[in-house]
Amino acid sequence: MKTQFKLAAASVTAALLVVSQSFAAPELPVITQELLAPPLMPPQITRKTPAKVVVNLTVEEVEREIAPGTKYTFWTFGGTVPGKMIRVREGDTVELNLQNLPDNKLPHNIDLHAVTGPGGGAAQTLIAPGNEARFTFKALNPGLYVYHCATAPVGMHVANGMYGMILVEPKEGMSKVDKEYYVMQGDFYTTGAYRAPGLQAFDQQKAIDEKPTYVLFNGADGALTGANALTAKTNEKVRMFFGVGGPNITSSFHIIGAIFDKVYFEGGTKFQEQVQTTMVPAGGSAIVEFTPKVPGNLTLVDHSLTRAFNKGAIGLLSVSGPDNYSIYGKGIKKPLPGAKAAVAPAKAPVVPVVAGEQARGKAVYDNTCAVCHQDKGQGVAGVFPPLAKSDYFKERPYEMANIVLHGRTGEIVVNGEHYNGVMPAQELNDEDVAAVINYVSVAMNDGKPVVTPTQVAEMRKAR
Ligand code: HEC
Ligand SMILES: [Cu+2]
Repeated sequence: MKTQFKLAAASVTAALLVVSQSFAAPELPVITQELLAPPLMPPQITRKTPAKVVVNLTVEEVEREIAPGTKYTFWTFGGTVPGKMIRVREGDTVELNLQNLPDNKLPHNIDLHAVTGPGGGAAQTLIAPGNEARFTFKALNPGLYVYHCATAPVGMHVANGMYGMILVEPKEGMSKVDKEYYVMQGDFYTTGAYRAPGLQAFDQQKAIDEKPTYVLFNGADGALTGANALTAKTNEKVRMFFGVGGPNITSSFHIIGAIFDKVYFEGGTKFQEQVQTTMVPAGGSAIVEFTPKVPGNLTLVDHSLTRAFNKGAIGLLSVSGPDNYSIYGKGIKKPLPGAKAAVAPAKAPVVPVVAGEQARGKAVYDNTCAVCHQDKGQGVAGVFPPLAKSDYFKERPYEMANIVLHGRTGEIVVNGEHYNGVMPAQELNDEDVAAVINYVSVAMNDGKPVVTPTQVAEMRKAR
């Protein structure tokens, strides 16, 4: 009896040992994070168990366009602004490998808001060019978190583009959607004015005064317009991971033409429903979900609107699919009884052809007008009227310089399509205004040159 009992007890102890050992050193599967350039997201997580996720991020200092024709030296995580999205599951262990490339000029590090512990990894990852650092943490809390460089002067590193996000999916996962996009807003401070051409330097005083030259989605004027517009089909469920890198400006994030079905405000796990505009602080985020029902362009803006129309915070989600007039009617317009007929167009004076002016006009066009009116002047349906083959332009080409000088807002009909947008006054000199108008006339409307710099100067004074 005695021996039998002893044997049984020993085998129980052995079994317990095996169990407790497997708890002490769990063999986590190792997964290497797929890093995609924004606005793309890594795929949704289908795993039901924790893993060790290895993230290899490189710090890259790169010179590239902040606006067409305007360059800026960005400091980046992974070469993009914002930095590549990291996507893990609640309870995962994250191994972050940060490399500061040898050609970089400055020390950098990373502070992830998803980390529990002082500095979010900043101290562990602070490295000079030509070094690498490894830092491991456990993603305890689900949510959408900003990461950023926290090397002094922190405001400057962030203003140069050093931010991105890490999504920690809750254990139970996220519901399936048709499209996921990643967008971050940031404020930029350049010595030259908005869209001043050439390489621009960082303006520390503007940053301290919180007077940004640019407020941008995904690090460039036009990063989400034209050929870069986001896309979806009608009735597709769209989820957007939106964050603000800052360093300073809070976003009144809004999509013109959409109502958010759900907003996981502040990047947390609770949602508000039926939201028009959500406030996202610098160093914060939100997850928004909506389903476009009719085709057309939905416009992403910071609804603090001069940032959208004068500083670049504008993007497009181009929706394709069949019309649904019961949801979004066509509308009817007609003149009021007794209304005066439209004023007869002014007679255009004869303007000489100036050598080299067309090339100058094209350069101004590409740098200044193409972001909205598109590279060939084709416009964007419902948002930016076409300049190419524009009946509105052809009827009174001479007067178009006034629009460029002073801007235009309100109802406008171009080629039978109605627009009601804002064209900001363009900061151009008299030669450039004349050149761009003559370029639009000759190259896009089969016309002749219509205005001289002297006439532009007079128009400028007349207001
Ligand atoms: C930020 C976007 C934006 C930029 C940049 C811009 N426009 Fe416009 N433009 C608009 C909008 C919006 C309208 C329609 C305004 C309205 O609804 O009243 C417009 C209207 C016009 C019109 C009259 C309508 C037509 O299609 O013929 C002309 C001409 C024009 N713009 C020329 C220019 C030129 C030239 C430049 C560059 C020097 C320029 N725009 C830059 C947004 C822009
Ligand atoms: Cu940095």
